[in-house]
Amino acid sequence: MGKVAVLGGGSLGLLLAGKLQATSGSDCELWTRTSNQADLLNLNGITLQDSGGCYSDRVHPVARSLDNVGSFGEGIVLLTVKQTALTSDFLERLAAIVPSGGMVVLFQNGIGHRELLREALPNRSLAVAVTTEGALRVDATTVRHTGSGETRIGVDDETDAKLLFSLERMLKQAGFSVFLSKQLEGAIMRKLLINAVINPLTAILRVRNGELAATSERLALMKALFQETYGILSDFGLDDETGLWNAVLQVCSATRDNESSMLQDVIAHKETEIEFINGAICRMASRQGKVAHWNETVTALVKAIY
Ligand code: KPL
Repeated sequence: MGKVAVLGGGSLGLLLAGKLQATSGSDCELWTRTSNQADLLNLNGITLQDSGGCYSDRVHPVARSLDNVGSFGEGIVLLTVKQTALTSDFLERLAAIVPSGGMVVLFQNGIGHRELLREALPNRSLAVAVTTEGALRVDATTVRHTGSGETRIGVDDETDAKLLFSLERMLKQAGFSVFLSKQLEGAIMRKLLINAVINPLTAILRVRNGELAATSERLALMKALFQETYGILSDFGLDDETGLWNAVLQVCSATRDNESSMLQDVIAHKETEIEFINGAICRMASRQGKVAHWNETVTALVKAIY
């Protein structure tokens, strides 16, 4: 099996590193952005909680701060940091760690990150993961698995097949539902639509994903934002409007106890990914000569909260 490292000690990073470590022994490393979090993780390990907040496991992957990671050799890096973290310094550091032939799997919400990574890390195999797993970071070393979802990993002809199959095997062994797909564009647009509806509304209304669809007033807001966004994204390979609306509701229900990543950011007074989700949709609309009032409004509101 190949070596695997998770970069990012947020909710998804802790969940992936914790579950991978629980099933693949000592092969998984967790790279964090701060040395403080790496120290805490080396001391305490990762505590995994089930959806009810009960203890389910404690594991001890090797944790390092990004500054202390040497060359990684040929392996797989699961990049789980937010798009807001992809600064030029960060990308330079990543390029120094992942050698040519290595593989980076991008787990970011929204769009725009693939292009950035492709430019900053030429000659590496890139794959894009679209996941609806629900995770809540309880503290720097504890994560709650708030809802099981599915993870689609999209590849192109240049993706290293050996590394990819080894990753698929590891993730499946760790209990995740994983699908490999060549129809990546559709999966990215589908996830963009889901995040464009759930993330800003949960952040503005300060409700968990399950509470969003719980009243007719909130459902009406969701529907309006959904319809406008669908109208813009339908030119990018999305079909079956009814199926997609049901998918949004299904994610709300499967991750009902989850605080969306945008709500978590707003609560933590961190910069959100709004520009890469609804902001990006506004820019797509303007290129199509369309107006995106709902997307503009939620973008402005979320920025105003921050
Ligand atoms: O991707 C998510 C997020 O919070 O960013 C969902 C799927 C909405 C789960 O919370």
